[in-house]
Amino acid sequence: MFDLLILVAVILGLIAIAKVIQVLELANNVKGTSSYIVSEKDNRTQARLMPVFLISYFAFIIWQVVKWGDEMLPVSASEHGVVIDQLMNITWMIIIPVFILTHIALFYFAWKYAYDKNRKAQFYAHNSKLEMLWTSIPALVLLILILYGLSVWGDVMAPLTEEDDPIEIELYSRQFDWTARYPGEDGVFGKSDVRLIAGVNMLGLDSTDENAWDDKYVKAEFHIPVNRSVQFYFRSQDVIHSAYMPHFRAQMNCVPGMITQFNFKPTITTAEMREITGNPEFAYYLLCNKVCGAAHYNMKMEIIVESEEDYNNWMNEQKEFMEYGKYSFSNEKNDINKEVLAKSTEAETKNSAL
Ligand SMILES: [Cu+2]
Repeated sequence: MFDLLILVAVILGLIAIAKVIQVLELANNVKGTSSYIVSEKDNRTQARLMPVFLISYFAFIIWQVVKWGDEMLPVSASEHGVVIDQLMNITWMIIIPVFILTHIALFYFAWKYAYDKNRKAQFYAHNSKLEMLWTSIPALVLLILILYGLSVWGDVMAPLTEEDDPIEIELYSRQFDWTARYPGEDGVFGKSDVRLIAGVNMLGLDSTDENAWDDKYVKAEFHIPVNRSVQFYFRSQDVIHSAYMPHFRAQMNCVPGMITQFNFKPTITTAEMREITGNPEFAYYLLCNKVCGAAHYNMKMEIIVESEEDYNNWMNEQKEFMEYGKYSFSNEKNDINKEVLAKSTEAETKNSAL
C-alpha cells in the first residue's frame, strides 16, 4: 500500500513538473523570448557554479573519509594481504593526485573560458607532441601498475608445496550457511556427492569411502592455527556463493559442480587482533559476498585464529563423520535429528547474536 502511494506521488510530481515547464514556455512566448536560447546571464551563472561544485565535491569526499575512515579494515592478518595492501596503497598514491589535478583543471577551464561574446576561440587543430605526451604517460603508468599487479597476483595465487605443510579445509556453501570440513587424521577428504545429502550427512559424504570416516565438519565457527599455511577448497550445493574473508584479503567464488581453491597464511591471532584494534569483541569472519538469495546476509561463520596447540585441542574435541554414522547404523534416527537440530540452532543463535 505504502509503495503504491509513493508511486502515485512520483507520477503526480512528474505531471506537476511538466505543467510548470509548459507555463514557463507560455510565459516566454508571451514575452516574445525563447527559453531555448542560452542568454549571457545563463552562461555567467553556469560558469560561477563550476568552482562552487568543485569545492563542494571535494568537501564531500573529505567529509566521507573523516566520517567513515575508521570503518576501514584493520591491518591485514595474512601474509599475502600485506602485499595486496601495498599494491592498493601505491595505486591510490598515483590515482589521487591525478584525480585532484584533472578535476581542478576541468572545472577551472569551464569557469575561466565560459562564453564571452568579445572573445574568439583560437583554431588549433592538432599537436602531435601533445598527443604523444598524454597518450604515452598514462599508458606507461598503467603498464607499470598492471605488471606490478600481475606479479602480486602470481604470488598470491601460487599453489602450496609439500614444504609449506598446509592444513586443508573445505568450505561448503549453501543457501544460507557455511560448513567447514577438515580431512581428519588421515589427511584425505572423503568422497562426497550431492545425491547423498540426507539428515545429518549435510555434505553428502560417501560413507563407503574410508577416507570420509574420520572427516570432521563444523558449523558456526572454524579454527585455524597462526603462521601455518591453510589450503582452502570451496564447494557449493546450490547457487554461486563467494567465500569472503576480508581480514585476510581473501575471496573466492564457490561454484556448484566444481571445486575452487585459495590458500593463505594467517599471521595474527584473534586475541592479538583484539589488542591491535582495541576492540575486545573483534572477530574474523567468513562472509558470503554474492547476493545469493533472501537470507544471504545470514551467511556468516566466525574464524578463530589461535596457536597451534589451541587449534589441536579444539580439533580433538570435534566429532568424526563416522561417529554420526554410528547413530544412523543403530537406527537411532531421533538422536541424529536432535544433534543436527542442536548444531543448526547453535549456528543460528550465533549468527543472529552478531
Ligand atoms: Cu551466499
